[in-house]
Amino acid sequence: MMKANASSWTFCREGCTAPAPAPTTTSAAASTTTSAAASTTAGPRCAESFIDLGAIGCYHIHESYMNFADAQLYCQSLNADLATPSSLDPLRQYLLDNGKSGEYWVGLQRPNGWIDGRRDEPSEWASNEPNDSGACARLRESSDFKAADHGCLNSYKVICEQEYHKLGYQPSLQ
Ligand SMILES: [Ca+2]
Repeated sequence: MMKANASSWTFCREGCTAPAPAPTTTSAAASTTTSAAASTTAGPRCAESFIDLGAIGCYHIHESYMNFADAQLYCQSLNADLATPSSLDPLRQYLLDNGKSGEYWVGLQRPNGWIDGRRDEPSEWASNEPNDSGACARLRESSDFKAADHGCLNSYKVICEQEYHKLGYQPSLQ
């Protein structure tokens, strides 16, 4: 079999073209590729300036300082809101892995929890926090970016999150 094919090729000198693959195979492969591409042609999942953190969503790290209300307005100006990660650890890990420093407001308040309605969990707070030092919370580098409460008028850096399924959501500004 191999030998027969090999010897048939020896008849080709110049002007011979390799036999095309069977047409049905080609079009089947092409249409498979096209439909696979079509299902993912939404482009990057996250808007420009947002980082894709997979299952927990798209995040924007803002390195300027402002109070909580201004931080929320800043995020909303990006068609986003203060970060409300469905799981805090992947966000903390990103901050640690990327050498982030200082403190960042996120969408966490007392006593109600995350501003998207999810209750906060004890494991999300730094040790000895919350300690009733304010109604807003920031992630603090000194506690490996676990949360600590503080007055909402303090100025910290900001982490925004864009959640497409929550674009109509308007949390209260307090
Ligand atoms: Ca505190």
